[in-house]
Amino acid sequence: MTQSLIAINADFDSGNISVVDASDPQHIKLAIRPDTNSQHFQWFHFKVDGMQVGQPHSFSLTNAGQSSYNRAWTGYNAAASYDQKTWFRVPSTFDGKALNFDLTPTEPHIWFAYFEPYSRERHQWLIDQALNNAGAVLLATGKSIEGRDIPLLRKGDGAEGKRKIWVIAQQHPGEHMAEWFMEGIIERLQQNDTELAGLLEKADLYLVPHMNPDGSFRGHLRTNALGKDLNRTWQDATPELSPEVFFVKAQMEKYGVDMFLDVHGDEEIPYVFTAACEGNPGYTDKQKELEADFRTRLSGLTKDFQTRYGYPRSTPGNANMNLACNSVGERYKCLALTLEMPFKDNDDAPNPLTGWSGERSKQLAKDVLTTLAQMVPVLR
Ligand code: GEM
Ligand code: ZN
Repeated sequence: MTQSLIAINADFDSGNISVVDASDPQHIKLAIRPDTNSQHFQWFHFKVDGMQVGQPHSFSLTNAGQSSYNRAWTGYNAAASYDQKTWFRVPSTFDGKALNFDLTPTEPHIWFAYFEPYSRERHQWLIDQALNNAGAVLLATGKSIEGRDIPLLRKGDGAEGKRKIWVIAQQHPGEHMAEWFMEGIIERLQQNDTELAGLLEKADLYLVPHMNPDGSFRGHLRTNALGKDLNRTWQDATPELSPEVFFVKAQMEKYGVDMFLDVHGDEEIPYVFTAACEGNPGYTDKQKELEADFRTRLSGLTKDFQTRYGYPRSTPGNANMNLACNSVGERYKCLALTLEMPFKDNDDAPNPLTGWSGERSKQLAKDVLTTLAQMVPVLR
């Protein structure tokens, strides 16, 4: 048997895999690494070199069954790309222990990932786009544990009386669809249509395109560099352990909040949906009304949003106040939503080639801006 020339590499931005045994191209055994200082794992991203074009290759993520959301592998197909630009799905199966997928490659190398990655390099490009082409300003820059910038951008002049709409993304670093969503917002800000102009007359957009740069760079699923789940620190964030949230909370106190959207991805549910703060002790009828209005409007705009599937609703007074949506909803008594996009696909409008993708995340963001343009007169 010829010596396998298979080389597996994950030593790059958001890379995550370890090699168990790559000696046989038809039984390439890999394992996902846990987040640093945490037990969480599910995100993977690696490059394969040395494949024989036209020959079958088989990959197995041998520890998938122990991952954070191990029920989510059923119905999931791995994302792949020959050029890091065009991503497609590779039919995958979960046998209760491992996630398995086969490929007969058309090129000698390929990248695989849990979802279409959003790189740190593209993040820098996106910030430049926002500042140089979309008319946003840099209000402040926070710092992650490892010292990476966390820009807070504002589109709008901050004039008295304008509504303050906040959108933050990727508290959970493996949920790369979140920054694709932010790219959709910033892209539409450059298209400057009349509907958007109407929104921007009445509201300023406060945007944090990436909340957890260390986690993403490290190939984490869920936590920052110290193993903290940022979406569990909104009552007790500290500069030492969760400076990312500490920074954003301080900026919210400085500028105020009239609407809040926390953008995430969900491993298991093959739909786009929102969760809200109905379990808050101070939950108001107005918040309830605004949540229903948002969901009705957005589901009327696109098949890529629905209200039938989602997380179980929290019972009154039993919300976990450490979550951003609940904490901000309680503090500012505003419409506060967690928006979830699928790692799999939207089963109401499936695309077998791509599954859910960066492009669909971007389009959803543009539809959310339309919804906000319609709702801005009633946010308060
Ligand atoms: C979720 S938000 C969980 C919201 N749950 C309910 N029932 N409202 C999290 O942080 O666990 C967001 C995510 O991880 O994508
Ligand atoms: Zn999340």
